[in-house]
Amino acid sequence: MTGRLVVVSNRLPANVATNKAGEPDIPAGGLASAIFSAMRSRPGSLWLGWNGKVESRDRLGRITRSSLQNPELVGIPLTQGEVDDYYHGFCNMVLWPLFHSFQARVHIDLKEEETYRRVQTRFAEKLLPFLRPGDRVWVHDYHMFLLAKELRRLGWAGKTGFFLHIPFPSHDLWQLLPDPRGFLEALLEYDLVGFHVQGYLDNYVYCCRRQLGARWDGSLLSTRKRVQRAGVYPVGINPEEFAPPEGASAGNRPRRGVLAKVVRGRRLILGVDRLDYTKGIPDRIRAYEHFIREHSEWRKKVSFIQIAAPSRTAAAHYQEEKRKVEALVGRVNGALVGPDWVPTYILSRTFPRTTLARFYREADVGLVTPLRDGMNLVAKEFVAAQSPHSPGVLLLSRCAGATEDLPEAIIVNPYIPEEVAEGIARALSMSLEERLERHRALLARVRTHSVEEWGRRFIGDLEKTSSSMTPRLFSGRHDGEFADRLQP
Ligand code: GDG
Repeated sequence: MTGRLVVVSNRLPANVATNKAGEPDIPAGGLASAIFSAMRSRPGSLWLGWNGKVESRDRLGRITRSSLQNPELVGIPLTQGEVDDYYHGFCNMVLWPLFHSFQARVHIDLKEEETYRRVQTRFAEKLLPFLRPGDRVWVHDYHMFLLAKELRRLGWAGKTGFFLHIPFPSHDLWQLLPDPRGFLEALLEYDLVGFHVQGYLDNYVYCCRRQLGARWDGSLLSTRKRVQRAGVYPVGINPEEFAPPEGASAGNRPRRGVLAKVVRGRRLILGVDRLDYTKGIPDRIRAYEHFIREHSEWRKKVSFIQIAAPSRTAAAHYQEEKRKVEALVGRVNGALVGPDWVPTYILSRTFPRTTLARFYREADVGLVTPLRDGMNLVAKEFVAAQSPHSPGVLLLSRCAGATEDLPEAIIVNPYIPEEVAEGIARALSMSLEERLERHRALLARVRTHSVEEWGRRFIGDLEKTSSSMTPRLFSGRHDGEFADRLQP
């Protein structure tokens, strides 16, 4: 790559501290983890996004620039109205639930959609002066669907890619957006769009065919106006970061700190998530309760620790989820507790990543059961952290993109507590031989589909695109399949 890498996302990571090596400490949240890791190996890169500051309209020109060398962080403020309407409104009340198939939680307010558009116009205006010829712009996630269109309008012709970190929904859901066709046209302004798994790409292609009469040849999507490359780029982690120390326990699992006090000699079942309704924490607790009731032989022999990292704390649905989870833990513990045994712990805080790695390593079962998830990095971190001599077992929801990448996990339907409960029982009684076999296969995939590889492949494919791509593949006739439904 010749030019610099310029990343744009809604939010810059807050209070990025540097560690002893002068590198940024990566905050909680999959998107930040992935982008930081991908940028680390690309000196001179720039990351632009909302800096978390709220300013009045006349002070919106106050851009902040970090002292971090790589990436340099360029922060844009928002007004309170924009935070409410664009971020808490359109992003969190429409796009997030809709794309995670929580249709009943969608609340559309056209004023908020208007603000969503306006914020992207301003992001584009603020970004443009930073761009140099040869730069590659990589835009992230659903907050920024319209950015390329705005940049093009301002005259930017450089290569611009887009990656969606959450699922791309089916056409039935997509068409519930206020302007389904316009949003797809805006997305087509990117030279490359990427998704975690094939199913999301299929949904996107189908929507473009249905709504725009686009044609698809397996890697290029074309309409009369544009040709765009689209592909699958499963996001990963840096496995080294979570790898157990050399000579990690062979067989027995000595425990320290909170784990030693709480779990003692018991088997540890672990969940790690941002506290969000898509992660299915209440369903998981109910499944665990079911497991204890159905498998009384495990009573007092297991502990379930759920780390629930605070996230989007100002949002009403966060407060609601927190109350729900705490009430449920109280009820389940009240019903099951016995002398010397607390069945479930909920830790509502964030931990340093090194501590997280220790939790993973000491867990016998990793319970990763979101109701819907674009990929899920926790599943991959859990695999990377296991001792190669006595690995724990991963239980993975079939509603997470990670399932396509990690089929050797025990795959469960998170909506069926009985199935999750049986999965836990199976994981706890699995022979060492089977655990080793599954883990070897999972680790090989986690290593192959690393975050480094994700960034390298995406940027490599962005290089292959040409902003001047002409719609040469578009014959002018529509695909027969949808011809009768298309506009002329
Ligand atoms: C979005 C998509 C997609 C969690 N607790 C703590 C902590 N974490 C870190 C984990 C992991 C990250 O947060 C969570 O990543 P996920 O991928 O599981 O989920 P989302 O945040 O929803 O991420 C998701 C991802 O983007 C990437 O494309 O996989 O589907 O929803 O890295 O380790 N980190 C720290 N302390 C904690 O307590 N430091």
